[in-house]
Amino acid sequence: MASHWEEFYATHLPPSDFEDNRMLLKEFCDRHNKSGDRIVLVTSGGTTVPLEHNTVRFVDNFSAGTRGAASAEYFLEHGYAVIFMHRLKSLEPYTRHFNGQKFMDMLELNDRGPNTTITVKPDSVDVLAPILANYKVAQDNGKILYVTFTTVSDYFWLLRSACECLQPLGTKALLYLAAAVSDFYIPSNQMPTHKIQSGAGAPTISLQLVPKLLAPLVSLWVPQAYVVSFKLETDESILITKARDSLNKYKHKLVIGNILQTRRQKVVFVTPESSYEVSLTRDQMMNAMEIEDLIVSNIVIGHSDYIGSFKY
Ligand code: PAZ
Repeated sequence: MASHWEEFYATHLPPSDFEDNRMLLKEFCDRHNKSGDRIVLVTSGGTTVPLEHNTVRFVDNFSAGTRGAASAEYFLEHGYAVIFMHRLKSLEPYTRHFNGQKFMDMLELNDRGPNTTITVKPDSVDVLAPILANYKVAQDNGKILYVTFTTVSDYFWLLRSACECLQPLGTKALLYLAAAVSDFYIPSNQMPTHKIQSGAGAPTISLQLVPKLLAPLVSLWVPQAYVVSFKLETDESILITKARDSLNKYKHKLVIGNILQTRRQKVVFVTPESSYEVSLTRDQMMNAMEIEDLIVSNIVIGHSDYIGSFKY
């Protein structure tokens, strides 16, 4: 009998841009594998759960993709090549610093009319220059690949494809699964084609559990990779137990637990052997340090130790 995840792929079509993304992923992984680089797959942002095939309405979640976008920048600083697999229109590395009005406020319009020029305000140059410099280095050296998903089904297709391309990297592949992926969905064959009508009264919507992809990911798709998953809870009393259950079940390397309200200040690293908090001090917060800087530094050490353990 087919497992839950196999049944999912057999009954859900890939997204329309799937082949293009598959080729991009393959080229990126092959190139960096040849150069001996480490590659991290960062997943980021939330997934939608459509209620209709011609989607007018969908179930969504809170994630803006801050964790993933910030972490991608720190991984690049540590020399990793980055596959940034993110929800379309969620935050992206580098541009996240200038979201919306912030960017407009950095610019100045000089004159109006045929000789108009635009300049960066002098006090914004110090902010913009280092970020722009890092962005250019990543782009010019082909160190980052952006691929997008929207629905939970798109995410599933893209994740498996990324894993297939990462598999040849063995221990040099790192998976950093920070996306907030829905636990529930409406299977394709149970979804109405057209917009749900209100005339028939309030609909009863029945969601089903999505397959747990960590199981095939760890045991079949990238068995040698260093896999890190995230666990978000709102009740602190169950966080570590849930993280440990996940590690015991899927046998990956690390679960990073976080609580919705405090996720920007502290997280807990849960390994099969131990658990410890990683948090920003008051001074670090005052200096605008980001928790992702600490998270990524810690993971890079763990990944290096892991790679080293295979050398003898
Ligand atoms: O995207 P964001 O920065 O607002 O939030 C990050 C996060 C809470 C989605 C991430 O840290 C996380 O916990 N992801 C996994 C969520 C889960 O499936 O439990």
